[in-house]
Amino acid sequence: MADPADRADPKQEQMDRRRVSPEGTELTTDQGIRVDDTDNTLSAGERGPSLIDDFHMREKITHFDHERIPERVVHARGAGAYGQFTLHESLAEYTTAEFLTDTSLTTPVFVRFSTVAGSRGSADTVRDVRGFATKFYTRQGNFDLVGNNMPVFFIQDGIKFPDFVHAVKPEPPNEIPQASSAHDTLWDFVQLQPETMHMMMWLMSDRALPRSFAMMQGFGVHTFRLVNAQGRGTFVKFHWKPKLGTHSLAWDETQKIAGKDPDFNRRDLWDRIEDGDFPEYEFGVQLVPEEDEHRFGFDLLDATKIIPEEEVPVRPVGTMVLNRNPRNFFAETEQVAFHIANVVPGIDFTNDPLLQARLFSYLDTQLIRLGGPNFPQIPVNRPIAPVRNHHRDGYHQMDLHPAQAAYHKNSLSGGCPAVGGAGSFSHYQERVDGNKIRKRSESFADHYSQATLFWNSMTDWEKEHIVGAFRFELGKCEHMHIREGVVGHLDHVDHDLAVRVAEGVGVTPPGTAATANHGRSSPALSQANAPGDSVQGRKIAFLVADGVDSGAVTAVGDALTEAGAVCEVLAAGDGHVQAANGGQVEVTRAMPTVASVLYDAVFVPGGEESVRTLAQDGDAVHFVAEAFVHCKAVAALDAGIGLLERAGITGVEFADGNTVSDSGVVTGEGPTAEFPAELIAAVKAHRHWTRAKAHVPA
Ligand code: HDE
Repeated sequence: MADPADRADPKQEQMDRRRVSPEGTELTTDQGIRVDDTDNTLSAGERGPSLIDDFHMREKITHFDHERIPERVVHARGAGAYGQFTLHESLAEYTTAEFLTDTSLTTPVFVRFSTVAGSRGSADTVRDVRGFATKFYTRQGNFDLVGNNMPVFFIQDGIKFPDFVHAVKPEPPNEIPQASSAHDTLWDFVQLQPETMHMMMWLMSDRALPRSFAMMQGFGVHTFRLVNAQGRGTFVKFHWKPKLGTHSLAWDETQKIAGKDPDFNRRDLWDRIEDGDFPEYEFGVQLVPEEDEHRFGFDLLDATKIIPEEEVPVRPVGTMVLNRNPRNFFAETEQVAFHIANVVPGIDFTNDPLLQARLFSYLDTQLIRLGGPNFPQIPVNRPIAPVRNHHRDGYHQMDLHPAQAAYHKNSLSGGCPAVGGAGSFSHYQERVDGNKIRKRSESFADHYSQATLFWNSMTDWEKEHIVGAFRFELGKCEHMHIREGVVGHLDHVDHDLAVRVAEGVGVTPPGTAATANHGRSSPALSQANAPGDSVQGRKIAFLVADGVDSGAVTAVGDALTEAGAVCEVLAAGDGHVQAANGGQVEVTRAMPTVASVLYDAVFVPGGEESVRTLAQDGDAVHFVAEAFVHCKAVAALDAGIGLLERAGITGVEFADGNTVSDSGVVTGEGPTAEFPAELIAAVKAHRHWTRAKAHVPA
């Protein structure tokens, strides 16, 4: 057989050999015995006791009893996809890793996105960090980039990880709250551990509420090291930037989605790939020569710090496209085993104490989760590079090793497998000398200035969301001293932030700033500066009833579909509605089965009768009003504008003379050429956040 690494998609070829299809087969036991009945247990007489002879029943129930494995202790809930990584610019000057130097190669990947705190069955849209873990199946072996959608972490030293996770997870007495950081133990940890402050700013920001895994950045977080052919090291930070821009949901919306569709983010990923709207990310690196290690005002080994992109630009070198869904969630997404120590020649570690602890944790966790040392043989984990060594036996050994010699050195297998040939991994040579000591380096001591940098870089609406998040979370804490402690730390980040949060949570606002704001900002940190330029995969709801203007439905629908959006026609019931011109309009979904929070925008076509009916339907009025409150594009043509008025969106004048109509509300007469273009522009903007304070009930 040809070397699988030479095939077009060697990983898929390898997986295909393990895929089992039921078509045209007969039901058998695990021993291959064909079964005559799987609905009735063998019993002594029709109404008698079951018989132990029934090996089929016993085997079936026993297997069922053992179906569950422990969920991940963190990142339990996830969704995965396969894809390809292509390199546009060689990094040969910095590394020997083939997939980062040979631009002719396409490297298969598997990515698993996840939330962190919730159990396997928790909702997708909770306020949380998102995992972004990528397994590159390179010809030199597997490289795992096990990152997050935020570039920093809560703690600096891995020995604190169990403490942190115990604090954020549901509280021990009653296992409440599920998948939420809004409780006393997390914030108690925070107020006693100020190194968390930078990450807490990210967690309280909209970054914790991604609209889609396809609209989320990814970060390797730690400083890693690239090593070139001469053995020279270069510090590196890894980045993923989504082609569709970085976008988030509204907080109120996330809570509603958690009930309406707890699988929102996983479904979005699945549907995009099935529809051919493949999520795409640019892969970039920030490179720092070793001699520049100490030129920053922070320590590169401190995972609570970013290197601002304005100081060291992110150099885009490759693209990843996710284009294939797994075919069995358990076999692939649940059993995939990432490990930060899976590196290939040319990539190495640094002495970041958080990274170092992870080097231990991931192998250890797979041993308990996947039940033994042979989990790398599970199809999704198998490298496409050949695996040859003297590891033997253990639970679930799948490979057959007929060789007499299972040791090195040997003379019986010709000395094979051989060690140390060209292209083998050789650890970076770093001189290390020091006393054994338990002490955090002084260079890790600044916990606030990058939290301030983040705050300073936010737009007004981003700041407002952050303040709202702190108020919500602290407002859920029962202990006043915890609220006060956090406000005290926030006063070191920014005085205005501390005062605004304090005012919402019953804490006396601090009088003067504990630390003066340094005034620096980094524009790359604001999502407002990562808009993307596409409506690819955006979901638009068309609200219709009998008497709708079908011409408008078709014209606007065609324009949006052409631009890449997904249009769904919603009516009170399934089937179709009668159009004003006598034709029919097919309904995609019945309105009571969905909700505005599952869409990016809403369009109300004209048709007097249709709009009259919708205006009397609470679901339709609520749909439009809620979309408006969540700052989405809201559009209407002709009589359809009446539904917007009914929902209080247009035509309402307040005592101060203001109206609530503003950007993102697109109205017009007749389906002119401009109308769809305006609607597309309004959807591209993602959300019209400045609208958030509008007084519309929803
Ligand atoms: Fe993890 N982490 N982690 N982590 N982590 C796990 O490994 C751990 C950290 C991350 O989709 C576990 O297989 C320690 C940082 C992701 O399968 C476990 C420390 C970052 C995933 C573990 C950290 C991450 C995990 C649980 C502090 C971002 C999901 C199950 C020293 C750079 C991977 C598992 C997937 C999973 C330990 C900190 C990302 C227990 C001890 C920092 C994306 O081994």
